[in-house]
Amino acid sequence: MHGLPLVFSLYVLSVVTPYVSAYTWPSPQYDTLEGMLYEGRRSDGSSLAALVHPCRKRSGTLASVPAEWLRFAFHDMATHNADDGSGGLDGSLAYELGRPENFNLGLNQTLSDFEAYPNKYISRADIIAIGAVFAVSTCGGPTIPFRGGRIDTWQAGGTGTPEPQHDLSTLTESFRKQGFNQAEMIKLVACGHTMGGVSSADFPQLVAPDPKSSFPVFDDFDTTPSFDEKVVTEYLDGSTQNVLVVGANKTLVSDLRVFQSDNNATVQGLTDKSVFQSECKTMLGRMLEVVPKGITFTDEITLLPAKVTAAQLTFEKDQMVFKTNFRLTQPINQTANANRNVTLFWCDKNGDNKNCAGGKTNSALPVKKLSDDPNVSPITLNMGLYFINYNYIVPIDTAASITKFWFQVDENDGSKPTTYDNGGNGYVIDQDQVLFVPMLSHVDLVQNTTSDAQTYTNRVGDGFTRNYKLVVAVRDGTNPSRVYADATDVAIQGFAFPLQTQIDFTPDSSIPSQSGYSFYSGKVASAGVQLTLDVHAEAAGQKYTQDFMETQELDNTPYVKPGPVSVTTTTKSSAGRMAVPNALAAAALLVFGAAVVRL
Ligand code: HEM
Ligand SMILES: *[C@@H]1O[C@H](CO)[C@@H](O)[C@H](O)[C@H]1NC(C)=O
Ligand SMILES: *[C@@H]1O[C@H](CO)[C@@H](O)[C@H](O)[C@H]1NC(C)=O
Ligand SMILES: *[C@@H]1O[C@H](CO)[C@@H](O)[C@H](O)[C@H]1NC(C)=O
Ligand SMILES: *[C@@H]1O[C@H](CO)[C@@H](O)[C@H](O)[C@H]1NC(C)=O
Ligand SMILES: *[C@@H]1O[C@H](CO)[C@@H](O)[C@H](O)[C@H]1NC(C)=O
Ligand SMILES: CC(=O)N[C@H]1CO[C@H](CO)[C@@H](O)[C@@H]1O
Repeated sequence: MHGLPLVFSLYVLSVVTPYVSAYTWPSPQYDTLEGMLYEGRRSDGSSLAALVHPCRKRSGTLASVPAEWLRFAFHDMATHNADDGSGGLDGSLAYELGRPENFNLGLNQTLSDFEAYPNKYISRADIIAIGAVFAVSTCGGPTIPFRGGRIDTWQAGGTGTPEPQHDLSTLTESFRKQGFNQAEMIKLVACGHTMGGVSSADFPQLVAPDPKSSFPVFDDFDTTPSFDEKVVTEYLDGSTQNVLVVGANKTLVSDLRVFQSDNNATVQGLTDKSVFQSECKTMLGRMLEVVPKGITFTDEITLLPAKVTAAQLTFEKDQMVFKTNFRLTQPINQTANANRNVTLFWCDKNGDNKNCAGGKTNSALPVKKLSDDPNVSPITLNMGLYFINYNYIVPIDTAASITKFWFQVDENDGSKPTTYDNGGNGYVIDQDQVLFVPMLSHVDLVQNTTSDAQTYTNRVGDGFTRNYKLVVAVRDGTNPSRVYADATDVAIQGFAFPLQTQIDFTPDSSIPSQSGYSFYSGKVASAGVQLTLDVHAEAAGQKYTQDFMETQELDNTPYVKPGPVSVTTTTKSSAGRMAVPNALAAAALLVFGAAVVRL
């Protein structure tokens, strides 16, 4: 496959360099983390990145959102104790905001920014880390490599976060416990104190409030809002206005105490723009990986140049449908070829043409094509890329059903089409015994009047209780002994304890059975905004599962009619193997498919 350099340069491979090690679909945790990092949003479109990007001030105020988010990650991490492995980036800060060391409105606002985004596959601590990665990137800083897998705690942890009145030995000891030596402490403080500043609301003894304004005054650490070396160069050339250096109360000038603790040697090494960026990339990357002992990180989450971002077999308006979305990557300022054909192919699961063995392949074109704004995530923007989504809804005959699918991209410009088939196996639909049916499910919102009355700008969490009535379809003949779902909702206002419960589903005679399926329903209530379900049917020692079904769009998704289906007949020799319209292309594409996934 390395004999095909032309193919490599023709496609996204020349643009996107990361080595996607052994990725196969589905990898739900990887897929979910990748989506949050590179699309900046939940799958229903609710955008985390838009709260901070582009290098935003909190609306109507002088407060820097990225500065608040970076500081939040530091304060969550700072209670790590290297001596016993406790603490670190684990979300415990949510329960420590009343402490003097964390007294700051920005931290409270940040908690509120984050609460709608964690779910079964993205911990709150991973959201805090992604928030810091966005914050640095959107203000011109480096792209900090991100790995997921942090595990949340749901209670307060130890103390020990540095405060400006601490003497040098207290500060040095605090950083030692976090896992950093003196030089690393200096670098971390410089990398942290290049955005934002000190607020009159929290330190009136350092920053005088403006009596004419209802918002706090901020004395910024340096003269630019961006992530740059100015904090260091202005300190060294004596022009700095950083009150943690030049403040009148010498007890509180912790930046001066830290920066000159080695006679300025470390800060003198940070004055070069590119050195500052690369040192901060390393140090902040390490900071985000300070976690309680026993945590295994995922691989580094790199961008998937071609990704199946959704795939669901379900019922809509008395019809079984398969819905999927295929996401391709495009360099910014380069429009995708308008003649490009992106075709979905799939094989039957049952009958004469099982697994395309009868030589017949089903195919369909997208019902919708959607180009994303490059601003969806500062990370993707900084890579010079944006996404194009090809959206498919196809009718499925329940007798034939569907076993696997794949995509072919034909530029219609004389070049050979490219097949994306998950490394040769296709994208497999592993069961059709139990299927979540969003179109028959509902949610009622009930205002929670006891919800705390604090209002923040950027608020996403909302103080409603959601009462769900959920419906699943069970294939006749399954004869389940139990139909149930594991329900999870981590996205709860105030980072309250997550909902983790089981819902039992019972046959629902109000929904007529059809096409070989019967319907079951169940109920659950959640105070969160991101309920997900792992739907199960247990039958004769077998357990069928549809993992991570999302509910945010219940009652909200307009019905879209399935698109037309074509059936192509393949020659016997290639059938079942690749099942593309002709055998020659099939042989070539098999090689392409493997090459594309391995990069
Ligand atoms: C010696 C250690 C540190 C001390 C004593 C310290 C102290 C402070 C103080 C007093 C403020 C002003 C807060 C307010 O007005 O409420 C502040 C702000 C900030 N700190 Fe630190 N800090 C330290 C290290 C760090 C580190 C390591 C980072 C991140 C890597 C960091 C990130 C920030 C950021 C981004 C802000 C600005 C927040 C905003 O504008 O809302 N700090 N820090
Ligand atoms: C932040 O939230 C904590 C816990 O609810 C509260 O004690 C504290 O007063 C709040 N801080 C600010 C500045 O609003
Ligand atoms: C470190 O640099 C600052 C700013 O130039 C200066 O005021 C201070 O005296 C220096 N300290 C040492 C120990 O060199
Ligand atoms: C300086 O700040 C410290 C800590 O907040 C405080 O205890 C002290 O009284 C202040 N000193 C002066 C002279 O204001
Ligand atoms: C895209 O084009 C705009 C306007 O011509 C330009 O400002 C921007 O830098 C370009 N971006 C890239 C990634 O080439
Ligand atoms: C309503 O909100 C309060 C405070 O946030 C919370 O403790 C309580 O559990 C909520 N009640 C319901 C029914 O969600
Ligand atoms: C953009 C696009 O989808 N173009 C063509 C793809 O292929 C079919 C035929 O299979 C054409 O009808 C489309 O116009």
